[in-house]
Amino acid sequence: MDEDDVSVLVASLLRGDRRALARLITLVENRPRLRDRIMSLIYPYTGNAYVIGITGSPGSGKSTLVDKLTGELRTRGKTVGIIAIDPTSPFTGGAILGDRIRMLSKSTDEGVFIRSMSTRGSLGGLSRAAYDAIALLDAFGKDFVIVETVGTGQAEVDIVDAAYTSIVVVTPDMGDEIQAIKAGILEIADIFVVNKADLENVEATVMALQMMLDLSDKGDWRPPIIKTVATKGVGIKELLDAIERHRAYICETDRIEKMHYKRSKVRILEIVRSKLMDKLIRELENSGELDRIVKCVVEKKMDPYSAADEILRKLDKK
Ligand SMILES: Nc1nc2c(ncn2[C@@H]2O[C@H](COP(=O)(O)OP(=O)(O)OP(=O)(O)O)[C@@H](O)[C@H]2O)c(=O)[nH]1
Ligand SMILES: [Mg+2]
Repeated sequence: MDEDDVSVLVASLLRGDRRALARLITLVENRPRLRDRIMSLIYPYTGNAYVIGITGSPGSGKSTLVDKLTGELRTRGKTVGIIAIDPTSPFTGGAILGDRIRMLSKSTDEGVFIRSMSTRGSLGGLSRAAYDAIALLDAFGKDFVIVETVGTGQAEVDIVDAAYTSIVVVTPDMGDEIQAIKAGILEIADIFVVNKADLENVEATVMALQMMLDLSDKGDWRPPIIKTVATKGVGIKELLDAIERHRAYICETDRIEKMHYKRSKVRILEIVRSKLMDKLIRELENSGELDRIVKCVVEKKMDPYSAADEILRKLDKK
């Protein structure tokens, strides 16, 4: 696989070849050098897909919602790309991934492309490969890209950096958990979904959210609260209508341009940071410098902070 092969693959992707899309996602995940080339080739073709983020506790019904939402989007004539971010731990990895894919009944529809990705290897948050996969689906021509992340930590917050509309899913059986996570989720939710509305305590859950919203200052967009029974497809139209309303809201003024500016900046700096780190670490390893400093720390001649400072001083000299 070299740069010429990559150009051929990208040309196939732009013609709508699903296999090329799948291969390119794998390449951006695993082959940093080819990734840079791929991303520069496809970048001119991005910017059309509307990215929706869905996050929430494990088992809250995110995948079922994504599945039904996709069905509704297809009914409205839209094509959809789906990325399920898997917070892979070495212990549970494969099993979870399997479950998440199985949930999706749309996998045989040509207008839908589904991909699972792990967050493995990223320092918290969405992995860079997830952003790149969004861009690939965008260039491929998907009208919507839906990103599912499980809300267990940083990834649920970082989804806002990729999505235009972020949906937070809660369930009536969460109880006090809503209180516990409220600080984090209030910030990121553009829309709340109370899924499993067939269970008890739905109204209490809605009220708890309403109260949280009353106390917060979300500017001029108050996140709507949509009740759904994902398994039965109840509330899905209302959810998509709410998404379209939010989309109209952010596109109404220059909000979306500001979002693009802020995100591009974050993305560039993130890439610089990781390339710089790779370069620095490679140099330190090759020169034996890292080994020397580590040994000093092990032998208690230096503490880890001073060791890090010594490394950074080398950067200053450049
Ligand atoms: N009663 C009820 N069960 C639901 C509803 N929506 C989903 N479920 C069930 O909840 C379970 C988890 O659903 P998923 O869609 O896999 O949830 P998830 O949030 O994607 O789960 P993870 O990706 O593992 O975090 C499944 O058994 C679903 O059938 C609902 O509206 N009501
Ligand atoms: Mg899921």
